Amino acid sequence: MRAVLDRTKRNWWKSAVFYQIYPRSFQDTNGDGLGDLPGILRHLDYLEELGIDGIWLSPVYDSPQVDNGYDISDYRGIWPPFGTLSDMETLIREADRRGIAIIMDLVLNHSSDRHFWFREALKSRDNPFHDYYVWADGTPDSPPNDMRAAFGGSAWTWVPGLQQFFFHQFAPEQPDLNWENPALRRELYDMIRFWVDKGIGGFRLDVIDQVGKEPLKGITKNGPRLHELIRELSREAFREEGLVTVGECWGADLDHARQYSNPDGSELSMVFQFEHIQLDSVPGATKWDLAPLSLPALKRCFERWQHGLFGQGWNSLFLDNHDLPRIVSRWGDDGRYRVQSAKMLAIMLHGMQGTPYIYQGEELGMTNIRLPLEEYQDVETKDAWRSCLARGFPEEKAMEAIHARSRDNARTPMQWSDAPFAGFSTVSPWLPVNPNYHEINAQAALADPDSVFHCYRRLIALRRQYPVFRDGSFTLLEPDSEQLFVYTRDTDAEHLLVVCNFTASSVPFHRPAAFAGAQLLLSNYGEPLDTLRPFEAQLFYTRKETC
Ligand code: TEU
Ligand code: CA
Repeated sequence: MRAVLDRTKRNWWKSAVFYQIYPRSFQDTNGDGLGDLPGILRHLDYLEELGIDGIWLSPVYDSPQVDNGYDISDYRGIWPPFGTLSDMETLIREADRRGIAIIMDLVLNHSSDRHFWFREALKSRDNPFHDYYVWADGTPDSPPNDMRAAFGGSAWTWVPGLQQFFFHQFAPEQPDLNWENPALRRELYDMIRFWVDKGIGGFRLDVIDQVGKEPLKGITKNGPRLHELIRELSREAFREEGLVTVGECWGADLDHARQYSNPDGSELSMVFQFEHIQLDSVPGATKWDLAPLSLPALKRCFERWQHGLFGQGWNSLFLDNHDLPRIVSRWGDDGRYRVQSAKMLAIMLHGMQGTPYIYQGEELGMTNIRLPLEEYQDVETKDAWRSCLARGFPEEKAMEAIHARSRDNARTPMQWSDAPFAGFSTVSPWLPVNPNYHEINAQAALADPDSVFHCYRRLIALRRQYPVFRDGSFTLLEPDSEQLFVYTRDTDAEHLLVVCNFTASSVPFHRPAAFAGAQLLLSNYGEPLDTLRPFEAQLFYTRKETC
Protein backbone atom coordinates (compact mmCIF):
# COMPACT_ATOMS: atom_id res chain seq x y z
CA MET A 1 0.00 0.00 0.00
CA ARG A 2 1.24 3.46 -0.83
CA ALA A 3 1.50 6.14 1.83
CA VAL A 4 -1.40 8.56 1.63
CA LEU A 5 -0.64 12.26 2.02
CA ASP A 6 -2.09 14.01 5.06
CA ARG A 7 -4.20 16.72 3.47
CA THR A 8 -4.65 18.69 6.65
CA LYS A 9 -0.94 19.49 6.49
CA ARG A 10 0.10 22.80 5.05
CA ASN A 11 1.79 22.34 1.66
CA TRP A 12 0.87 18.64 1.30
CA TRP A 13 0.35 19.40 -2.39
CA LYS A 14 4.07 20.02 -2.84
CA SER A 15 4.51 16.25 -2.56
CA ALA A 16 1.47 15.44 -4.68
CA VAL A 17 0.83 14.42 -8.29
CA PHE A 18 -2.53 15.36 -9.81
CA TYR A 19 -4.50 13.81 -12.64
CA GLN A 20 -6.92 15.78 -14.79
CA ILE A 21 -10.21 14.20 -15.83
CA TYR A 22 -12.29 15.61 -18.67
CA PRO A 23 -15.53 13.91 -17.60
CA ARG A 24 -17.21 14.03 -20.99
CA SER A 25 -14.47 11.79 -22.39
CA PHE A 26 -13.48 9.55 -19.49
CA GLN A 27 -16.04 6.74 -19.21
CA ASP A 28 -19.66 6.43 -20.26
CA THR A 29 -21.70 4.06 -18.07
CA ASN A 30 -25.26 4.54 -19.34
CA GLY A 31 -24.82 4.27 -23.09
CA ASP A 32 -25.45 7.89 -24.13
CA GLY A 33 -21.97 8.37 -25.60
CA LEU A 34 -20.98 10.87 -22.90
CA GLY A 35 -18.71 10.18 -19.96
CA ASP A 36 -20.27 10.54 -16.52
CA LEU A 37 -19.54 10.58 -12.78
CA PRO A 38 -20.23 6.85 -12.26
CA GLY A 39 -17.64 6.33 -15.01
CA ILE A 40 -15.01 8.03 -12.87
CA LEU A 41 -16.00 5.89 -9.90
CA ARG A 42 -15.45 2.80 -12.04
CA HIS A 43 -11.80 3.74 -12.61
CA LEU A 44 -10.70 4.88 -9.16
CA ASP A 45 -8.76 1.64 -8.71
CA TYR A 46 -6.89 2.39 -11.93
CA LEU A 47 -5.99 5.84 -10.64
CA GLU A 48 -4.95 4.43 -7.30
CA GLU A 49 -2.66 2.00 -9.06
CA LEU A 50 -1.12 4.88 -11.01
CA GLY A 51 -0.47 6.46 -7.63
CA ILE A 52 -1.96 9.94 -8.01
CA ASP A 53 -3.02 12.03 -5.01
CA GLY A 54 -5.79 14.11 -6.52
CA ILE A 55 -8.12 14.52 -9.46
CA TRP A 56 -8.61 17.88 -11.13
CA LEU A 57 -12.13 17.46 -12.44
CA SER A 58 -13.05 19.67 -15.40
CA PRO A 59 -16.48 21.30 -14.88
CA VAL A 60 -19.39 19.00 -14.02
CA TYR A 61 -21.85 21.76 -13.08
CA ASP A 62 -25.14 22.29 -14.84
CA SER A 63 -24.48 23.95 -18.16
CA PRO A 64 -25.84 24.34 -21.69
CA GLN A 65 -22.41 23.03 -22.81
CA VAL A 66 -21.59 25.71 -25.36
CA ASP A 67 -17.99 25.36 -24.16
CA ASN A 68 -18.24 21.86 -22.66
CA GLY A 69 -19.14 23.04 -19.18
CA TYR A 70 -16.93 26.14 -19.00
CA ASP A 71 -20.27 27.94 -19.26
CA ILE A 72 -21.99 27.28 -15.95
CA SER A 73 -25.72 27.83 -15.48
CA ASP A 74 -25.90 26.47 -11.90
CA TYR A 75 -22.78 26.38 -9.74
CA ARG A 76 -24.42 24.11 -7.15
CA GLY A 77 -25.94 21.54 -9.47
CA ILE A 78 -24.54 18.74 -11.63
CA TRP A 79 -25.25 18.58 -15.37
CA PRO A 80 -27.84 15.74 -15.50
CA PRO A 81 -26.04 13.66 -18.18
CA PHE A 82 -23.02 13.55 -15.83
CA GLY A 83 -25.13 12.39 -12.87
CA THR A 84 -26.54 13.82 -9.66
CA LEU A 85 -25.26 15.63 -6.61
CA SER A 86 -25.46 12.32 -4.83
CA ASP A 87 -23.14 10.76 -7.49
CA MET A 88 -20.74 13.61 -6.80
CA GLU A 89 -20.86 12.99 -3.06
CA THR A 90 -20.20 9.30 -3.65
CA LEU A 91 -17.25 10.15 -5.85
CA ILE A 92 -15.77 12.48 -3.23
CA ARG A 93 -16.16 9.81 -0.54
CA GLU A 94 -14.84 6.90 -2.60
CA ALA A 95 -11.88 8.90 -3.87
CA ASP A 96 -11.11 9.98 -0.32
CA ARG A 97 -11.09 6.35 0.82
CA ARG A 98 -8.23 5.81 -1.62
CA GLY A 99 -6.34 8.90 -0.53
CA ILE A 100 -7.40 10.83 -3.63
CA ALA A 101 -8.61 14.43 -3.31
CA ILE A 102 -11.15 15.91 -5.72
CA ILE A 103 -10.13 19.31 -7.10
CA MET A 104 -13.07 21.06 -8.75
CA ASP A 105 -12.79 23.43 -11.68
CA LEU A 106 -14.19 26.85 -10.79
CA VAL A 107 -15.17 29.15 -13.61
CA LEU A 108 -15.48 32.49 -11.82
CA ASN A 109 -14.63 34.90 -14.62
CA HIS A 110 -17.87 34.30 -16.50
CA SER A 111 -21.11 32.35 -16.25
CA SER A 112 -23.42 30.91 -18.85
CA ASP A 113 -25.96 33.26 -20.39
CA ARG A 114 -28.54 30.72 -19.11
CA HIS A 115 -27.56 31.39 -15.49
CA PHE A 116 -30.35 32.90 -13.38
CA TRP A 117 -28.20 35.97 -12.72
CA PHE A 118 -27.81 36.78 -16.38
CA ARG A 119 -31.45 36.11 -17.22
CA GLU A 120 -32.39 38.53 -14.45
CA ALA A 121 -29.73 41.01 -15.59
CA LEU A 122 -31.32 41.10 -19.04
CA LYS A 123 -34.66 42.19 -17.61
CA SER A 124 -33.78 45.78 -16.84
CA ARG A 125 -30.92 48.11 -16.02
CA ASP A 126 -32.05 48.39 -12.43
CA ASN A 127 -32.53 44.71 -11.77
CA PRO A 128 -30.32 43.82 -8.76
CA PHE A 129 -28.42 41.29 -10.86
CA HIS A 130 -27.73 43.65 -13.75
CA ASP A 131 -24.51 44.85 -12.14
CA TYR A 132 -23.24 41.24 -11.79
CA TYR A 133 -22.14 41.60 -15.42
CA VAL A 134 -20.14 44.14 -17.39
CA TRP A 135 -22.13 46.63 -19.50
CA ALA A 136 -21.50 49.58 -21.73
CA ASP A 137 -23.86 52.04 -23.37
CA GLY A 138 -23.64 52.84 -27.05
CA THR A 139 -25.41 52.27 -30.31
CA PRO A 140 -25.70 48.86 -32.01
CA ASP A 141 -22.99 49.51 -34.57
CA SER A 142 -20.49 51.26 -32.30
CA PRO A 143 -19.18 49.03 -29.51
CA PRO A 144 -17.08 50.81 -26.87
CA ASN A 145 -13.85 49.45 -28.37
CA ASP A 146 -12.55 46.86 -30.80
CA MET A 147 -11.77 44.09 -28.29
CA ARG A 148 -12.16 40.61 -29.73
CA ALA A 149 -13.61 37.52 -28.04
CA ALA A 150 -11.42 34.41 -27.76
CA PHE A 151 -13.83 32.32 -29.83
CA GLY A 152 -14.36 34.92 -32.56
CA GLY A 153 -16.19 38.18 -33.14
CA SER A 154 -16.42 41.26 -30.96
CA ALA A 155 -16.12 40.94 -27.18
CA TRP A 156 -19.21 43.19 -26.94
CA THR A 157 -22.70 41.92 -27.71
CA TRP A 158 -25.64 44.29 -28.09
CA VAL A 159 -28.86 43.76 -26.13
CA PRO A 160 -31.62 45.74 -27.88
CA GLY A 161 -33.99 45.56 -24.89
CA LEU A 162 -31.47 47.34 -22.67
CA GLN A 163 -29.82 49.46 -25.35
CA GLN A 164 -26.49 48.24 -23.93
CA PHE A 165 -23.59 45.98 -24.77
CA PHE A 166 -22.40 43.23 -22.44
CA PHE A 167 -18.78 42.12 -22.33
CA HIS A 168 -17.58 38.54 -22.95
CA GLN A 169 -14.00 37.40 -23.40
CA PHE A 170 -15.12 34.03 -24.72
CA ALA A 171 -18.36 33.05 -26.52
CA PRO A 172 -21.35 35.43 -26.31
CA GLU A 173 -22.98 32.64 -24.26
CA GLN A 174 -20.26 33.21 -21.63
CA PRO A 175 -20.88 36.74 -20.30
CA ASP A 176 -18.09 38.07 -18.04
CA LEU A 177 -18.92 38.52 -14.36
CA ASN A 178 -18.31 41.91 -12.80
CA TRP A 179 -15.86 41.38 -9.95
CA GLU A 180 -16.21 45.02 -8.95
CA ASN A 181 -19.59 44.10 -7.47
CA PRO A 182 -19.18 42.96 -3.81
CA ALA A 183 -22.52 41.11 -3.74
CA LEU A 184 -21.41 38.98 -6.67
CA ARG A 185 -18.13 38.17 -4.96
CA ARG A 186 -19.99 37.20 -1.80
CA GLU A 187 -22.22 34.81 -3.82
CA LEU A 188 -19.14 33.20 -5.34
CA TYR A 189 -17.47 32.73 -1.95
CA ASP A 190 -20.64 31.21 -0.47
CA MET A 191 -20.85 28.83 -3.41
CA ILE A 192 -17.23 27.78 -2.87
CA ARG A 193 -17.98 27.08 0.80
CA PHE A 194 -20.86 24.85 -0.34
CA TRP A 195 -18.34 22.61 -2.13
CA VAL A 196 -15.68 22.81 0.58
CA ASP A 197 -18.31 21.57 3.04
CA LYS A 198 -18.87 18.57 0.77
CA GLY A 199 -15.25 17.56 1.23
CA ILE A 200 -13.64 19.01 -1.88
CA GLY A 201 -9.82 19.05 -1.63
CA GLY A 202 -9.30 22.21 -3.61
CA PHE A 203 -9.94 24.13 -6.80
CA ARG A 204 -8.53 24.89 -10.20
CA LEU A 205 -9.48 28.46 -11.08
CA ASP A 206 -10.30 29.03 -14.72
CA VAL A 207 -8.72 32.16 -16.30
CA ILE A 208 -8.45 33.68 -12.84
CA ASP A 209 -5.93 36.25 -14.12
CA GLN A 210 -8.78 37.93 -15.99
CA VAL A 211 -11.06 38.84 -13.06
CA GLY A 212 -9.38 42.20 -12.47
CA LYS A 213 -10.38 43.28 -15.97
CA GLU A 214 -11.15 46.84 -16.96
CA PRO A 215 -12.66 46.31 -20.40
CA LEU A 216 -13.35 49.95 -21.12
CA LYS A 217 -9.59 50.53 -20.84
CA GLY A 218 -8.91 47.43 -22.90
CA ILE A 219 -7.49 45.56 -19.89
CA THR A 220 -8.30 41.87 -19.45
CA LYS A 221 -5.38 39.91 -17.92
CA ASN A 222 -3.38 41.20 -14.92
CA GLY A 223 -5.66 44.14 -14.15
CA PRO A 224 -4.56 46.66 -11.51
CA ARG A 225 -6.76 45.19 -8.75
CA LEU A 226 -6.09 41.55 -9.61
CA HIS A 227 -3.95 40.47 -6.65
CA GLU A 228 -6.09 42.41 -4.19
CA LEU A 229 -9.12 40.46 -5.45
CA ILE A 230 -7.28 37.14 -5.27
CA ARG A 231 -6.23 37.85 -1.69
CA GLU A 232 -9.82 38.55 -0.73
CA LEU A 233 -10.98 35.36 -2.46
CA SER A 234 -8.32 33.40 -0.62
CA ARG A 235 -9.18 34.94 2.75
CA GLU A 236 -12.92 34.53 2.38
CA ALA A 237 -13.27 31.22 0.56
CA PHE A 238 -10.06 29.21 0.98
CA ARG A 239 -9.59 29.47 4.73
CA GLU A 240 -8.51 25.88 5.44
CA GLU A 241 -4.77 25.21 5.44
CA GLY A 242 -5.18 22.02 3.43
CA LEU A 243 -7.06 23.35 0.39
CA VAL A 244 -5.01 23.28 -2.79
CA THR A 245 -5.69 26.07 -5.28
CA VAL A 246 -4.25 26.39 -8.75
CA GLY A 247 -4.95 29.37 -10.96
CA GLU A 248 -5.02 29.15 -14.74
CA CYS A 249 -3.03 32.21 -15.78
CA TRP A 250 -2.09 32.62 -19.44
CA GLY A 251 -0.89 36.10 -18.51
CA ALA A 252 1.41 35.07 -15.65
CA ASP A 253 5.05 36.07 -15.81
CA LEU A 254 7.50 35.29 -13.01
CA ASP A 255 6.62 38.37 -10.98
CA HIS A 256 2.93 37.60 -11.01
CA ALA A 257 3.56 33.91 -10.31
CA ARG A 258 5.64 34.82 -7.24
CA GLN A 259 2.73 36.84 -5.92
CA TYR A 260 0.12 34.19 -6.67
CA SER A 261 2.13 31.36 -5.11
CA ASN A 262 3.69 33.39 -2.33
CA PRO A 263 4.80 30.92 0.38
CA ASP A 264 2.91 33.05 2.94
CA GLY A 265 -0.25 31.48 1.47
CA SER A 266 -2.01 34.82 0.99
CA GLU A 267 -3.11 34.02 -2.57
CA LEU A 268 -3.05 30.55 -4.20
CA SER A 269 -1.00 27.37 -3.93
CA MET A 270 0.35 27.64 -7.47
CA VAL A 271 -0.54 28.69 -11.01
CA PHE A 272 -0.49 27.20 -14.47
CA GLN A 273 1.66 29.47 -16.62
CA PHE A 274 1.92 28.85 -20.34
CA GLU A 275 5.25 30.23 -21.49
CA HIS A 276 6.76 26.87 -22.41
CA ILE A 277 3.66 25.75 -24.24
CA GLN A 278 3.67 28.76 -26.54
CA LEU A 279 7.26 28.43 -27.75
CA ASP A 280 6.25 26.55 -30.89
CA SER A 281 3.98 29.28 -32.20
CA VAL A 282 5.03 32.38 -34.12
CA PRO A 283 5.75 35.02 -31.44
CA GLY A 284 2.93 37.53 -31.11
CA ALA A 285 0.68 35.56 -33.50
CA THR A 286 -1.99 32.97 -32.69
CA LYS A 287 -1.68 29.35 -31.64
CA TRP A 288 -2.61 28.40 -35.22
CA ASP A 289 0.61 29.99 -36.52
CA LEU A 290 2.85 26.96 -36.13
CA ALA A 291 6.58 27.32 -35.58
CA PRO A 292 9.26 24.71 -34.85
CA LEU A 293 10.23 24.21 -31.21
CA SER A 294 13.73 25.38 -30.30
CA LEU A 295 15.05 23.01 -27.63
CA PRO A 296 17.52 25.59 -26.22
CA ALA A 297 14.61 28.05 -25.85
CA LEU A 298 12.50 25.43 -24.07
CA LYS A 299 15.34 24.66 -21.68
CA ARG A 300 15.98 28.30 -20.90
CA CYS A 301 12.29 28.79 -20.23
CA PHE A 302 12.10 25.89 -17.76
CA GLU A 303 15.38 27.03 -16.17
CA ARG A 304 14.01 30.54 -15.62
CA TRP A 305 10.88 29.19 -13.91
CA GLN A 306 12.77 26.60 -11.85
CA HIS A 307 15.15 29.28 -10.58
CA GLY A 308 12.58 32.04 -10.36
CA LEU A 309 10.19 30.23 -8.04
CA PHE A 310 12.80 28.34 -6.00
CA GLY A 311 12.03 29.19 -2.37
CA GLN A 312 9.77 32.03 -3.53
CA GLY A 313 6.73 30.27 -4.91
CA TRP A 314 5.76 26.98 -6.42
CA ASN A 315 5.61 25.62 -9.98
CA SER A 316 2.94 23.46 -11.48
CA LEU A 317 4.35 21.09 -14.10
CA PHE A 318 2.32 20.09 -17.14
CA LEU A 319 2.57 19.44 -20.85
CA ASP A 320 -1.02 18.45 -21.61
CA ASN A 321 -4.52 19.52 -20.66
CA HIS A 322 -7.97 19.65 -22.26
CA ASP A 323 -7.02 22.77 -24.26
CA LEU A 324 -3.71 21.49 -25.64
CA PRO A 325 -2.73 18.97 -28.29
CA ARG A 326 -1.23 15.67 -27.17
CA ILE A 327 2.39 16.16 -26.15
CA VAL A 328 3.69 12.94 -27.71
CA SER A 329 2.40 14.15 -31.09
CA ARG A 330 3.70 17.64 -30.43
CA TRP A 331 7.23 17.32 -29.03
CA GLY A 332 7.74 13.58 -29.22
CA ASP A 333 7.25 11.09 -32.04
CA ASP A 334 3.80 9.52 -32.26
CA GLY A 335 5.01 6.96 -34.84
CA ARG A 336 7.96 4.62 -34.41
CA TYR A 337 9.20 6.06 -31.10
CA ARG A 338 5.85 6.77 -29.49
CA VAL A 339 6.50 4.77 -26.34
CA GLN A 340 10.09 5.96 -25.88
CA SER A 341 9.33 9.61 -26.54
CA ALA A 342 6.22 9.68 -24.33
CA LYS A 343 8.32 8.30 -21.48
CA MET A 344 11.15 10.72 -22.21
CA LEU A 345 8.80 13.71 -21.97
CA ALA A 346 7.38 12.38 -18.70
CA ILE A 347 10.84 11.94 -17.18
CA MET A 348 11.95 15.38 -18.40
CA LEU A 349 8.96 17.02 -16.70
CA HIS A 350 8.61 14.97 -13.51
CA GLY A 351 12.29 15.40 -12.65
CA MET A 352 11.69 19.11 -12.01
CA GLN A 353 10.51 20.99 -8.95
CA GLY A 354 6.77 21.59 -8.75
CA THR A 355 3.51 19.70 -8.69
CA PRO A 356 2.99 17.56 -11.81
CA TYR A 357 -0.38 17.30 -13.54
CA ILE A 358 -1.09 14.34 -15.82
CA TYR A 359 -3.93 14.74 -18.31
CA GLN A 360 -6.10 11.66 -18.90
CA GLY A 361 -4.55 9.43 -21.55
CA GLU A 362 -1.15 11.10 -21.29
CA GLU A 363 -0.13 8.13 -19.13
CA LEU A 364 -0.97 5.88 -22.10
CA GLY A 365 0.87 7.98 -24.65
CA MET A 366 -2.42 8.85 -26.40
CA THR A 367 -1.92 10.83 -29.61
CA ASN A 368 -3.55 13.59 -31.63
CA ILE A 369 -6.38 12.74 -34.03
CA ARG A 370 -6.96 13.98 -37.58
CA LEU A 371 -10.67 14.47 -38.19
CA PRO A 372 -12.49 15.89 -41.19
CA LEU A 373 -13.56 19.44 -40.44
CA GLU A 374 -17.24 18.63 -39.87
CA GLU A 375 -16.44 16.14 -37.10
CA TYR A 376 -14.80 18.71 -34.83
CA GLN A 377 -17.04 19.75 -31.94
CA ASP A 378 -15.00 22.44 -30.21
CA VAL A 379 -16.27 26.02 -30.35
CA GLU A 380 -12.69 27.30 -30.63
CA THR A 381 -11.83 24.95 -33.50
CA LYS A 382 -14.89 25.96 -35.49
CA ASP A 383 -13.91 29.58 -35.17
CA ALA A 384 -10.29 28.78 -36.06
CA TRP A 385 -11.30 27.49 -39.48
CA ARG A 386 -13.19 30.72 -40.27
CA SER A 387 -10.53 33.00 -38.83
CA CYS A 388 -7.57 31.22 -40.48
CA LEU A 389 -9.28 31.46 -43.89
CA ALA A 390 -10.13 35.11 -43.25
CA ARG A 391 -6.44 35.74 -42.53
CA GLY A 392 -5.53 34.28 -45.89
CA PHE A 393 -4.45 30.75 -44.91
CA PRO A 394 -4.98 28.34 -47.82
CA GLU A 395 -7.42 25.57 -46.80
CA GLU A 396 -4.68 22.93 -46.46
CA LYS A 397 -2.70 25.16 -44.11
CA ALA A 398 -5.79 25.87 -41.97
CA MET A 399 -6.51 22.14 -41.79
CA GLU A 400 -2.90 21.42 -40.87
CA ALA A 401 -3.11 23.94 -38.02
CA ILE A 402 -6.34 22.38 -36.76
CA HIS A 403 -4.89 18.88 -36.90
CA ALA A 404 -1.87 20.10 -34.93
CA ARG A 405 -3.59 22.34 -32.38
CA SER A 406 -7.33 21.68 -32.06
CA ARG A 407 -8.45 21.23 -28.48
CA ASP A 408 -10.39 18.17 -29.65
CA ASN A 409 -7.04 16.36 -29.95
CA ALA A 410 -7.09 16.09 -26.17
CA ARG A 411 -10.80 15.42 -25.92
CA THR A 412 -11.22 12.15 -27.83
CA PRO A 413 -12.55 9.39 -25.57
CA MET A 414 -10.22 7.69 -23.14
CA GLN A 415 -8.92 4.43 -24.59
CA TRP A 416 -9.62 1.73 -22.01
CA SER A 417 -9.40 -1.46 -24.06
CA ASP A 418 -9.60 -2.81 -27.60
CA ALA A 419 -13.34 -3.47 -27.23
CA PRO A 420 -15.65 -1.46 -29.56
CA PHE A 421 -15.36 2.30 -28.94
CA ALA A 422 -12.22 1.56 -26.88
CA GLY A 423 -14.37 0.43 -23.96
CA PHE A 424 -15.35 4.08 -23.42
CA SER A 425 -18.97 3.53 -24.38
CA THR A 426 -21.28 0.97 -25.95
CA VAL A 427 -22.44 3.48 -28.55
CA SER A 428 -20.78 5.92 -30.92
CA PRO A 429 -19.38 8.64 -28.60
CA TRP A 430 -19.88 12.40 -28.81
CA LEU A 431 -16.43 12.72 -30.43
CA PRO A 432 -14.78 9.89 -32.40
CA VAL A 433 -12.42 7.49 -30.65
CA ASN A 434 -8.90 7.59 -32.01
CA PRO A 435 -8.62 4.57 -34.36
CA ASN A 436 -5.28 3.64 -32.77
CA TYR A 437 -7.11 2.32 -29.67
CA HIS A 438 -6.48 -1.30 -30.68
CA GLU A 439 -2.83 -0.71 -29.88
CA ILE A 440 -3.00 2.18 -27.39
CA ASN A 441 -5.28 1.37 -24.46
CA ALA A 442 -5.18 1.05 -20.69
CA GLN A 443 -5.76 -2.70 -20.64
CA ALA A 444 -2.72 -3.35 -22.82
CA ALA A 445 -0.65 -0.79 -20.89
CA LEU A 446 -1.42 -2.35 -17.51
CA ALA A 447 -0.35 -5.77 -18.80
CA ASP A 448 2.95 -4.54 -20.26
CA PRO A 449 5.65 -3.72 -17.67
CA ASP A 450 7.40 -1.55 -20.29
CA SER A 451 4.38 0.60 -21.05
CA VAL A 452 4.14 4.37 -20.74
CA PHE A 453 1.67 3.81 -17.88
CA HIS A 454 4.22 1.95 -15.77
CA CYS A 455 6.82 4.64 -16.43
CA TYR A 456 4.44 7.28 -15.01
CA ARG A 457 3.62 4.97 -12.09
CA ARG A 458 7.33 4.60 -11.26
CA LEU A 459 7.95 8.32 -11.60
CA ILE A 460 5.16 9.05 -9.13
CA ALA A 461 6.54 6.50 -6.69
CA LEU A 462 10.09 7.87 -7.02
CA ARG A 463 8.92 11.40 -6.32
CA ARG A 464 7.37 10.11 -3.12
CA GLN A 465 10.52 8.22 -2.12
CA TYR A 466 13.27 10.81 -2.67
CA PRO A 467 12.97 14.32 -1.17
CA VAL A 468 15.29 15.75 -3.83
CA PHE A 469 12.41 15.78 -6.33
CA ARG A 470 10.46 18.17 -4.11
CA ASP A 471 13.28 20.14 -2.55
CA GLY A 472 16.32 20.07 -4.82
CA SER A 473 17.75 23.10 -6.61
CA PHE A 474 17.90 22.97 -10.42
CA THR A 475 20.99 23.28 -12.62
CA LEU A 476 20.74 23.16 -16.40
CA LEU A 477 23.66 21.44 -18.18
CA GLU A 478 24.39 21.63 -21.93
CA PRO A 479 22.15 24.69 -22.37
CA ASP A 480 22.98 25.10 -26.07
CA SER A 481 22.54 21.50 -27.14
CA GLU A 482 19.89 21.18 -29.84
CA GLN A 483 19.41 17.51 -28.99
CA LEU A 484 19.77 16.97 -25.27
CA PHE A 485 17.91 18.27 -22.23
CA VAL A 486 20.15 17.58 -19.22
CA TYR A 487 19.80 18.90 -15.69
CA THR A 488 20.68 18.10 -12.11
CA ARG A 489 18.75 18.53 -8.87
CA ASP A 490 20.58 18.97 -5.56
CA THR A 491 19.96 18.99 -1.86
CA ASP A 492 22.64 18.75 0.81
CA ALA A 493 22.17 15.00 0.86
CA GLU A 494 21.02 13.99 -2.60
CA HIS A 495 22.05 14.43 -6.19
CA LEU A 496 19.83 13.67 -9.19
CA LEU A 497 20.73 13.72 -12.89
CA VAL A 498 18.12 13.81 -15.65
CA VAL A 499 19.28 13.11 -19.20
CA CYS A 500 16.88 13.32 -22.16
CA ASN A 501 17.47 12.88 -25.86
CA PHE A 502 14.84 14.90 -27.72
CA THR A 503 15.71 13.41 -31.14
CA ALA A 504 15.23 10.21 -33.14
CA SER A 505 19.02 9.98 -33.61
CA SER A 506 21.74 8.56 -31.41
CA VAL A 507 23.63 11.26 -29.51
CA PRO A 508 26.94 10.77 -27.66
CA PHE A 509 26.84 11.79 -24.01
CA HIS A 510 29.31 11.51 -21.13
CA ARG A 511 27.83 11.52 -17.70
CA PRO A 512 29.33 14.09 -15.30
CA ALA A 513 32.03 12.57 -13.04
CA ALA A 514 29.89 13.06 -9.93
CA PHE A 515 27.50 10.45 -11.32
CA ALA A 516 30.13 7.87 -12.32
CA GLY A 517 28.92 5.28 -9.83
CA ALA A 518 25.37 6.56 -9.58
CA GLN A 519 22.31 4.36 -9.40
CA LEU A 520 20.06 4.29 -12.45
CA LEU A 521 16.62 4.98 -10.96
CA LEU A 522 14.68 4.89 -14.20
CA SER A 523 15.26 4.72 -17.94
CA ASN A 524 13.18 4.11 -21.04
CA TYR A 525 15.78 1.64 -22.41
CA GLY A 526 17.96 -0.90 -20.63
CA GLU A 527 21.41 -0.28 -19.20
CA PRO A 528 23.07 2.96 -20.39
CA LEU A 529 25.51 2.95 -23.32
CA ASP A 530 28.07 5.65 -24.31
CA THR A 531 25.53 6.95 -26.75
CA LEU A 532 21.95 7.93 -26.03
CA ARG A 533 19.48 6.03 -28.19
CA PRO A 534 16.51 7.74 -29.90
CA PHE A 535 14.48 9.59 -27.27
CA GLU A 536 16.41 7.87 -24.49
CA ALA A 537 15.88 9.27 -20.99
CA GLN A 538 17.73 8.39 -17.81
CA LEU A 539 17.39 9.29 -14.15
CA PHE A 540 20.57 8.82 -12.07
CA TYR A 541 20.75 9.20 -8.33
CA THR A 542 23.49 9.38 -5.70
CA ARG A 543 23.64 10.29 -2.06
CA LYS A 544 26.29 12.84 -1.19
CA GLU A 545 29.26 11.91 1.00
CA THR A 546 28.71 13.19 4.51
CA CYS A 547 31.65 13.61 6.81
O1 TEU B 1 -9.06 28.43 -21.07
C1 TEU B 1 -8.51 29.72 -21.12
C2 TEU B 1 -8.20 30.25 -22.42
O2 TEU B 1 -7.74 31.38 -22.50
C3 TEU B 1 -8.47 29.43 -23.62
O3 TEU B 1 -9.21 30.15 -24.53
C4 TEU B 1 -7.20 29.06 -24.19
O4 TEU B 1 -6.55 30.22 -24.64
C5 TEU B 1 -7.41 28.17 -25.36
O5 TEU B 1 -8.16 27.09 -24.94
C6 TEU B 1 -6.11 27.67 -25.88
O6 TEU B 1 -6.38 27.01 -27.03
C7 TEU B 1 -10.01 28.16 -20.10
C8 TEU B 1 -10.46 26.72 -20.21
O7 TEU B 1 -9.37 25.88 -19.91
C9 TEU B 1 -11.03 26.49 -21.57
O8 TEU B 1 -11.37 25.15 -21.79
C10 TEU B 1 -12.24 27.37 -21.71
O9 TEU B 1 -12.74 27.31 -23.01
C11 TEU B 1 -11.92 28.84 -21.39
O10 TEU B 1 -11.14 28.99 -20.22
C12 TEU B 1 -13.20 29.61 -21.15
O11 TEU B 1 -13.74 29.22 -19.92
CA1 CA C 1 -23.10 8.70 -19.96
